[in-house]
Amino acid sequence: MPAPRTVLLTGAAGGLGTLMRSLLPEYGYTLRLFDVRPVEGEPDAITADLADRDALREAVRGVDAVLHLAGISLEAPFEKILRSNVEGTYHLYEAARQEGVPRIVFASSNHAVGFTPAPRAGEPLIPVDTPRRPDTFYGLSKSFGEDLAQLYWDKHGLETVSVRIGSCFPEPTSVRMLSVWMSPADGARLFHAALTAEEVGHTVVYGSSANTRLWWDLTSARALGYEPRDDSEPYAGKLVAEQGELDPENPAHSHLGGHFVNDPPIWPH
Ligand code: NAI
Ligand code: 15L
Repeated sequence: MPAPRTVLLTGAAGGLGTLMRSLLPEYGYTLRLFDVRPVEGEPDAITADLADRDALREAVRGVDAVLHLAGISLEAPFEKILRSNVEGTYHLYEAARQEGVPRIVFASSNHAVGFTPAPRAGEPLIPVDTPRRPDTFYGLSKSFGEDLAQLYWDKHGLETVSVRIGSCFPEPTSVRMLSVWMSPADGARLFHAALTAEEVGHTVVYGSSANTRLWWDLTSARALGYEPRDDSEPYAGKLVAEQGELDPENPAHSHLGGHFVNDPPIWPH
C-alpha cells in the first residue's frame, strides 16, 4: 500500500504510545493523537473515550491508517475490559469502516495465547497459527480483537495487522522478558512494516526483537519487511544473576503469558 502519511495513534498517552510518538515521526508519519487522558505537551491531541462514536468517527476521518494501542493493558475486572477493549475496539473498527480507512495495526498481545507452553530447548518456536489460549479476560479481549479484525477483512476489506506484542519497554526487567522483549526501536520498525507492507489482508504476527531466547516464530513479521536489530541477551547476565533461570515446573515461568497464567481473576465486577 502507498506509504501512509497521516496515522491515528490511539492510546497516545500510554507507555507504548509515548515511545511511538517519539520514534514514528522519523519514518515520515504525521500522527494524530487520541486518548481518554490528555497527552502531555500535545494540546492538539483528541481527548476522548473509545466509547464516544462521534469523536472516533471524526478522529479517523481522512487518516491513511490507524495504530490502535488504546485499551486496558493488563488484567482488570471483566466489565472494564469489555468496555474499553471489546466494545471500544468494535467502535474503532466501525468508525474506520464508515470513513473508508484502509488499514489498522492492532496491538494484540502474547496473552491471547498466554496459556501456550513455552518451547523447551530444541523444541520448535511457537507458530502464529497456534490455537489461541487466552490467559486472562485481558488476553480474551485481544483474542476478540483478532477475530474482529478477521471479520472486517473478510466482510469489508478493511486490512489489519494484529501484532501480538511481547513486552515492549526500554529494557527487559525479568528473565521471561529475555524471550519476549521487543525493544522500542524494533517496535517502531515492526509498526512501520505493518503500516506499509502490501496486501496484508488480516495478518497475525508476533512482536519481539531477535532475541537469542526467543519463544515464537517471527516469520510472518519478517514477511512484512520487518528486520529486528535488537536482542535481549546483553541483559541476561544481570537478570539471571538476580532472578535465576526460569523453572520449568513453575507455570508462571513455563507458559508464554508468564504470571498472567496463575494470577487470580479480578473479582468482583
Ligand atoms: P498503557 O496502559 O500504558 O496505555 C494504554 C492507553 O490507552 C492509556 O493511555 C489509556 O489512557 C488509553 N485508554 C485506555 N482505555 C481507553 C479508552 N476507553 N478510550 C481511550 N483511551 C483509552 O499500555 P501500553 O503498555 O502503552 O500498551 C499499549 C497497547 O499495547 C495496549 O493495547 C496493550 O494491551 C498493548 N500491549 C502492550 C504491551 C507492552 O509491552 N507495552 C504488550 C502487549 C500488548
Ligand atoms: C501485555 O500485554 C501488557 O500490556 C504489558 O504491560 C506486559 O505485561 C506484557 O504483556 C508482557 O507480557 O510482558
